[in-house]
Amino acid sequence: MHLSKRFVGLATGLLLSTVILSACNSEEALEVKDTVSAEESEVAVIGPHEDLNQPPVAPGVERDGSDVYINMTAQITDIEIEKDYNYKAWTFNGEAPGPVIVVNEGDTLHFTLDNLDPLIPHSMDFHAVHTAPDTGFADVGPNEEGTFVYQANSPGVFMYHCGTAPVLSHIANGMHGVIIVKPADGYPTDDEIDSEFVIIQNEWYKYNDLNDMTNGVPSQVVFSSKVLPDGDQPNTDGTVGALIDEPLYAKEGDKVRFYIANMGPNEFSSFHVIGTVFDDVYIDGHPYNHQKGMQTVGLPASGGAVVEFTLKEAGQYKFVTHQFNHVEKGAAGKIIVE
Ligand SMILES: [Cu+2]
Repeated sequence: MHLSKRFVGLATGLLLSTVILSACNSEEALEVKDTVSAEESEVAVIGPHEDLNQPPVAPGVERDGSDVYINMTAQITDIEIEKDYNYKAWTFNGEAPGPVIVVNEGDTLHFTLDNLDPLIPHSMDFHAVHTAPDTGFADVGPNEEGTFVYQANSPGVFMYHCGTAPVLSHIANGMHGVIIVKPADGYPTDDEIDSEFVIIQNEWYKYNDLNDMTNGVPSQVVFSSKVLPDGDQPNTDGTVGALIDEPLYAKEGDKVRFYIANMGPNEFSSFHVIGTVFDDVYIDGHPYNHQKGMQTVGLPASGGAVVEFTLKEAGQYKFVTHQFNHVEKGAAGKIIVE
């Protein structure tokens, strides 16, 4: 692999917006301050990627009965993962995490990956399907296109990611996202829900540094929100402060549903909303896995869930991973209840 100049975008002395949560009596407050964090990566930007910043391409999703035709790209796009720090991300469709894909239980997926990367093969591994991975999740070469067909017969909230070796590099560089397979008979609580959002956790390491990804700790741990089809939810990348700067909104008394998922690649998530209790939880988003009255939902790397909670009083509610070292690195968001 050809490497050229050093990746100077990762300068030392970088300002990291760190979110500090402090408990004060029964009230938990959140303030944002700046501190010095990330160190320069030892890894150079890959030569053919140096001058590449491919603009985001909207995914194509078209339905014909129960056949769904999904077109996505693999592409190289700069993501400002914290203030003044651009990461030359490997992405699906120019977003990291990639766009959320929503299909129905029983659909046939006709998936095409258009690999716009001039150098590296990429692929797609949908956790929502059964397929022989060596063919169903096969690599698509640089500047090539590959089409694959799957059945989506298991409802849930699933990860998708690039499965090309080394997988850790491809996921940690940004190639991950969520596919929701809506249950044929819905969830038993569907009628109670006032609004819904997709919330994703992922972590970042030094640019394309497989050693740091393997042996280091994440530089940033972040939340993002993805817009649902025909929805008006925020659509953000996984960047520090994304869902503090662009909060979610709900009304007093609302029952809110989050489709949550943890992309990792390495870390666990302990998902928690401060000031409420999860009335209903569906682990991995399957209606059969119905839990009640949970305070924190554990999400393994690649795990998902549907969590539903009531916002009984107006105010500002933060959501975090209750592994607070990761909150210091950015993993917090906010719902404003009016
Ligand atoms: Cu890839």
